[in-house]
This record gives sequence, structure tokens and C-alpha cells, in this order.
Amino acid sequence: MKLHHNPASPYVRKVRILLAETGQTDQVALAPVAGHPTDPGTMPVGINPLGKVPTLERDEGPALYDSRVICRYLDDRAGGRLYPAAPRLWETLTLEATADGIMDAALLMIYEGRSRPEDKRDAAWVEAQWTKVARALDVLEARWLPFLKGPFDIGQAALVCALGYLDFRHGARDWRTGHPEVSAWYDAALSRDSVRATMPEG
Ligand SMILES: N[C@@H](CCC(=O)N[C@@H](CS)C(=O)NCC(=O)O)C(=O)O
Repeated sequence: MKLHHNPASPYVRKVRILLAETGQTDQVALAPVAGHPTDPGTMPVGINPLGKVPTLERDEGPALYDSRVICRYLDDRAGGRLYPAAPRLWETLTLEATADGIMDAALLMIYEGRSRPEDKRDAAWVEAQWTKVARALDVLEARWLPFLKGPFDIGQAALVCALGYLDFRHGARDWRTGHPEVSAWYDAALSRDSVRATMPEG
């Protein structure tokens, strides 16, 4: 299999963490690509009409895309390790959606800077995206700690990627302030091999 990837992408990182956690890293070759909405560059538009990464080319069957689909597929292939049974599953998937939403907002902030000339950038829109991130962090701090203390799952993998991306691209905003418990959880997660082997680059 071939994973179209970019080493800065938090969504690709989620897939790579799942591969490591399920012992499948050596079964997927990484194909580096680059691009963004206004310049698709080398993104795999021929097999993913959305022109996004991650996109997974399989040996059989059409390509899969969106990190949630790819992760679910690869986990199923490994016998199911990072998706607990219901009812805990619903919390896992909601945590994943929250973490993905943080990534979406954080990435849109970067695209605003990359895709528009300086005089066309909308500072209020960028701040509105950060408000989503801040609200999500507040909810994680207030409600999710008991869940985060449970077994490592796809929701936790996604959260590692989201928080790592905030450090990587928005370090000056200092997401840790006001979120000491989530911050401590993240620091502990950094000791996992799968997390250390996939730190964002670029
Ligand atoms: N919901 C998608 C989001 C993927 C995504 O937005 N990836 C970014 C890279 S971090 C991308 O490919 N951007 C190119 C574009 O939007 O044109 C997923 O979970 O896979």
C-alpha cells in the first residue's frame, strides 16, 4: 500500500500513529506530496478528487481518503485495536471529531496566511478559528480527563496530533496556558514510540 503524505500534516500523522500502534508501519510506503487549496502542487488529485492527504492507495480496490476512513480501514485490517466497543466507541469518535476540528481550524488559519495576499487576509476570521480551538481546549480540560486516562485509542491519537500541530504551527498562542491537565496528559503521551516517531516536520 502507498500513503500519500506530507510530514507536516496532522491528519497523516494520525494514520502513521495508528500504523505504528497496530504494527503495520512496514506494510505502507510513504509517498511525499505537497500542495494547498489554491495550488494543488503534487497532491494526488487523480485518485482523490479533493486533492488532500492522507490518501491511501491499496493493492486492491479504490483509494481511500479522509484520515477517519483510512484509520478505520487499517485498524480493521489489524484486527481492531484502537476502536473500543460501544458505548465507549461513541466517546472515542467524538474525541476524534473534536481533535480533527482543532486541526481543521488550526490549518485554516495557516491557509489564510498562505493563500491570500497580506492586504486580503481577514484577521477577524483567523481569530474566529482560534476561538473554536480555545473552546475545544476548555471542554477537553473540563470534561475529558477521565476518558483520557483510559486505554490509548483513535480519539487520543487524534488529540496528540492536534496538540502537536498547535505547538508546530501556533506555538506563540501557547495553548497550554489554562489547560494544565490536558498539557500534562500530552507530555505523558510524548513517551509513546508511535508519537515520538511521527513528530511533525516541514
Ligand atoms: N478531513 C480530512 C482533512 C485532510 C486535510 O485537510 N489535509 C490537508 C493537509 S494537512 C490537505 O490535504 N490540504 C490540501 C487542500 O485542502 O487542498 C482528513 O481527515 O483526512
